[in-house]
Amino acid sequence: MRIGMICYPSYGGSGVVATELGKQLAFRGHEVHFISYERPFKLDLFHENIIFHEVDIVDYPLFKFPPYSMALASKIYEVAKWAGLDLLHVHYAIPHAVSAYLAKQMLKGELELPVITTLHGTDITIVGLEKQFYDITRFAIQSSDGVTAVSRSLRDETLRRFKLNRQIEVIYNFVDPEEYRRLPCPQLKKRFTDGEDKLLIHISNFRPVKRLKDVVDLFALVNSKIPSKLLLVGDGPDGSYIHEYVRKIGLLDRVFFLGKQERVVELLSISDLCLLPSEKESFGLVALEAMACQVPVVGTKVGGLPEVVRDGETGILEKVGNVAAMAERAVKLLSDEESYLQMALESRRHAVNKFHVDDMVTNYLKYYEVFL
Ligand code: GMT
Repeated sequence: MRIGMICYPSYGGSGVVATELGKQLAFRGHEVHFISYERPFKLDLFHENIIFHEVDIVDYPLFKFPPYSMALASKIYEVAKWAGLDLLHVHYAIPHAVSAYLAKQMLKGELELPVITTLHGTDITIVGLEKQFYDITRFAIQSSDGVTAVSRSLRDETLRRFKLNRQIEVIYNFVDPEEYRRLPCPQLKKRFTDGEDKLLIHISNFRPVKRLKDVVDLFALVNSKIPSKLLLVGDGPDGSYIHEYVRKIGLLDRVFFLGKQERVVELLSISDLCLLPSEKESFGLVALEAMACQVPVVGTKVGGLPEVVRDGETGILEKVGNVAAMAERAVKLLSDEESYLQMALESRRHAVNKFHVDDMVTNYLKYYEVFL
């Protein structure tokens, strides 16, 4: 199959999922054409079946905002023709599904190009609900030949919020258990702790939806009972505010700001708990990656997170903002070696059994077949 893969290239769950899916499809012999404004950061290999096409954005003094959606549509049109694409898979509805729709119309009479849109989360739960995007996002979802969502919760929310009456297939995000597994990293661990402290980790884009203050408050409560350190991985709009907050509460010597990292396996491998107390989370890819590395998750009962993390079995889930309850249960877990070990092993088992990359790639391929 010749597949066009549209995604955001930067750090973030939707781009990671799209890139990993594209790589796996290429390994299975399909030709994958990535189209984006930059090479996706996870596209870190040479493979003869993978071709990256960069969208050129022409600037002109008249443009306050260069029209990326049009440039992307033109690029899709161009690539679809010269590569003879069989199918287009767009990740994140805004604006990708709209550009895909335009390209499909441009190709009419020349090439039949089925469009599959995968909804990832904030394209539905935050950005898509903005007044100026709502109708066009709804239209683009309705016009896609196939639509998938990364959790049941996201599927249901999409149908409800956008008042849609169409099929949306749930295909969960996935993890490669060979890549994401607990590695022995004693030297790395020593850089953060003398061995006595527990290590808690949070990885995100530091957007308000991740509730960084809750991450720090949760950590502070755990640390007041069990000496711990916090690894903060990532950066984003709340980065400087949270640094200031950590300074204000006097925990700068126990919190490590590690910035954006391309590889997190080693950092997860030295961690005891992964904190994800988000306001919204349509899936929570980082929770899955943590679980695959035997790290139980402490998070919120929101969106798709309960479909990924089994409360009491592979982690702890509480209501948004109930930091005290999360901390109390986290302390209890960390104090009971046997229960902790059981949860850590169950986390890995659950991640591998339910979210294996091979199974999900097969599910996507089966779904593609419906439209060919
Ligand atoms: O890719 C991002 O920028 C991050 C963000 C997003 O809005 O796309 O992540 C979403 O997609 C991920 C991959 O499917 C999910 O694991 C995240 O849960 C989801 N984020 C939210 O729902 C807040």
